[in-house]
Amino acid sequence: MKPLNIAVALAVTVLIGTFGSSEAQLQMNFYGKSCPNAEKIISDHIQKHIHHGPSLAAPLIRMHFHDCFVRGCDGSVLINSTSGNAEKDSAPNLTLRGFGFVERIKTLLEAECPKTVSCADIIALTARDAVVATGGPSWRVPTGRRDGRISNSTEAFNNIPPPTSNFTTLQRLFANQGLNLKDLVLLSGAHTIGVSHCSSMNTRLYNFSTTVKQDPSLDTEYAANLKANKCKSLNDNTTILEMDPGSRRSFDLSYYRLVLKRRGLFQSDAALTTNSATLKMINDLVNGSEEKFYKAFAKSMEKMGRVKVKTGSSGVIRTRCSVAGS
Ligand code: HEM
Ligand SMILES: *[C@@H]1O[C@H](CO)[C@@H](O)[C@H](O)[C@H]1NC(C)=O
Ligand SMILES: *[C@@H]1O[C@H](CO)[C@@H](O)[C@H](O)[C@H]1NC(C)=O
Ligand SMILES: *[C@@H]1O[C@H](CO)[C@@H](O)[C@H](O)[C@H]1NC(C)=O
Ligand SMILES: *[C@@H]1O[C@H](CO)[C@@H](O)[C@H](O)[C@H]1NC(C)=O
Ligand SMILES: *[C@@H]1O[C@H](CO)[C@@H](O)[C@H](O)[C@H]1NC(C)=O
Ligand SMILES: *[C@@H]1O[C@H](CO)[C@@H](O)[C@H](O)[C@H]1NC(C)=O
Ligand SMILES: CC(=O)N[C@H]1CO[C@H](CO)[C@@H](O)[C@@H]1O
Repeated sequence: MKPLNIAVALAVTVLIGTFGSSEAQLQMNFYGKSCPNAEKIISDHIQKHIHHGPSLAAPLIRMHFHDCFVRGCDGSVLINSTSGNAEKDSAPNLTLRGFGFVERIKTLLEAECPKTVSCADIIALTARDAVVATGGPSWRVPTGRRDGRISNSTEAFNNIPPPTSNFTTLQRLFANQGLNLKDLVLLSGAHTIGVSHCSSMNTRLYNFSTTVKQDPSLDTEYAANLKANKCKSLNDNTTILEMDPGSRRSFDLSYYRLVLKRRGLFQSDAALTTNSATLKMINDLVNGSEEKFYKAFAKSMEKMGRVKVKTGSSGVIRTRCSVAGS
């Protein structure tokens, strides 16, 4: 090829590349023309209801995480199973909450602009707005995600890290989503709000391994306290406990302080201190300011919100978030 032809070929490639990818990208205020009130309807609904349920922020941000880790952020976590095999039916999802809240927002949006706003975007926006409404950090939520129609409990089981995860497992499952160790440490910081069931950590207290009953990486005083006052037996699957006791409503650095004190609730929390790189990140976070944490957290949240998204002509816009074929 002559130099001129090469230049033209390059320019064409760049142009195609630019247009091709701009079509496939999320963008801020994607519904600005097609449903200008969409984002306001969501934030108004949250403002109106958050004082009834200030604890909604935790399940909603967790739902966004579970959605993104299975087939990308495509709203598939919301789909009701028809034969007991949806993501909802997978062990990690048994403790998800907030499905009804998201579906009600979808109903409001369908009334305003039918078949326009995806369930995936509703989850992403709702998670952010609920955290903000409770005084936590904010992050950018570019929109334009489209919905999936497949929800598979095995895939949820394989992709969502269990609370028993060691460092290697966490690193692998986050890397599968294009998320690095920094994202792992920052996003785990969401455990500064919300609650857990005893069933998610009971084995650390009563049946850790064939050789020790109690997880040696858990602070012994804390373990004794949990056994006496919260999770009184291995079979207790119903008692609820704070992951960040005394501070579960405030989005602060106390989760990281607890982890350093060996009082993180899950093995996955403790695992973050078993690698020198992530341990250093935690020390830096704790030594830094809440403002710094919020900034870094915001970056990782935005990144998580882009995981394997369906845009442009892939995926669909469901009319009911819980019904795959709607
Ligand atoms: C790093 C791997 C992670 C593991 C192993 C993990 C595991 C868990 C478990 C077992 C629970 C308690 C469920 C229950 O028993 O009710 C929980 C709760 C929670 N998780 Fe995670 N999680 C991880 C990462 C994340 C991420 C990335 C986020 C969000 C960005 C998140 C947000 C939450 C929130 C807010 C709660 C409280 C939910 C509520 O109050 O209903 N987690 N997590
Ligand atoms: C989906 O399941 C939830 C509870 O599991 C139920 O409340 C809701 O009505 C179901 N949605 C549909 C459309 O059947
Ligand atoms: C769910 O996903 C698993 C693992 O990828 C696959 O083996 C299985 O066939 C899927 N189930 C359905 C009903 O598609
Ligand atoms: C981490 O856990 C996985 C899965 O349980 C296991 O296969 C692996 O050997 C563990 N790695 C380490 C370093 O303990
Ligand atoms: C304790 O854990 C072991 C596996 O480590 C399991 O075989 C055993 O059934 C568990 N015991 C109880 C009481 O659940
Ligand atoms: C509690 O949950 C464990 C698994 O998480 C299960 O094996 C056990 O049967 C449950 N116990 C009760 C009383 O439901
Ligand atoms: C950060 O804080 C930890 C304790 O959390 C302390 O051991 C360490 O020296 C501090 N590091 C820096 C660089 O300030
Ligand atoms: C919130 C939710 O949908 N939970 C479901 C999880 O899966 C179990 C077992 O299939 C259902 O009984 C729950 O309703």
